[in-house]
Amino acid sequence: MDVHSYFSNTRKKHPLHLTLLDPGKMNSENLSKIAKEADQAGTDGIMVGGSTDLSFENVEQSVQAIKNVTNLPVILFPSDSGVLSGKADAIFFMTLLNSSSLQYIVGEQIASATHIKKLGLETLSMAYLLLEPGMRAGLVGKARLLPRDNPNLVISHALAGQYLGMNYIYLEAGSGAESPVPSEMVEQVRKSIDNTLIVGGGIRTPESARLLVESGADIIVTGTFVETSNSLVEDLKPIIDAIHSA
Ligand code: 1GP
Repeated sequence: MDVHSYFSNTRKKHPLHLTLLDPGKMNSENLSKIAKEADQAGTDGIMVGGSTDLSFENVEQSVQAIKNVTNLPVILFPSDSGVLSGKADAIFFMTLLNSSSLQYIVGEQIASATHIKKLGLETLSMAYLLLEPGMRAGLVGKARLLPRDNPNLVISHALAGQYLGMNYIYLEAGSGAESPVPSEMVEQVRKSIDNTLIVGGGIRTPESARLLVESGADIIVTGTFVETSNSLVEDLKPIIDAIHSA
């Protein structure tokens, strides 16, 4: 599967929703159950990753279990170079541009590049930008968190990502953030860049998802919401419908 073409072609029809599943938080059986229900609710793809407690084994098992229940593309969203699986369709090959550590800007990427080539994974180049509050990802990635009220600084980072050749720019508030990236910020970044804009962190309602796509997000990611819902299809479908119809 050519995931980049799939994203581009789907985006011509509507903005996309991606479901983030974290093998560090749940076993593969539970993750595959969520993946199946998210598929039924209309999600456009499954991201697999997290900030802590990932291992080669739990990522590989989880990707396989998810592939067993859905034909949706599965994209790795890695915390570091040690947690890759050739069973996935693609990997977000990402640089945390506002990290204070070379390790997360380019070190993990160099450490994983040869392995990715051997696995034959499609790479989706991404500039990953962590905004306040950043949550666990901000700590792990040693981020100099971007202030929520400084669009010019965020635009500089996003444009740098574009000029470095990244196809995707991810504005991340952090998993479990109390509130998402402000829609005004998304709007300003959208006006400044041409590539695919992903927004995630703290999105839990159809209203906030709709506002973010209306402000210019091409792809919305939800993670915590899908982990905590008891009747996922019913709860997630309104969010996905809001994204698809915006
Ligand atoms: C985290 O943006 C994603 O990388 C998802 O965040 O868990 O808050 O939905 P949530």
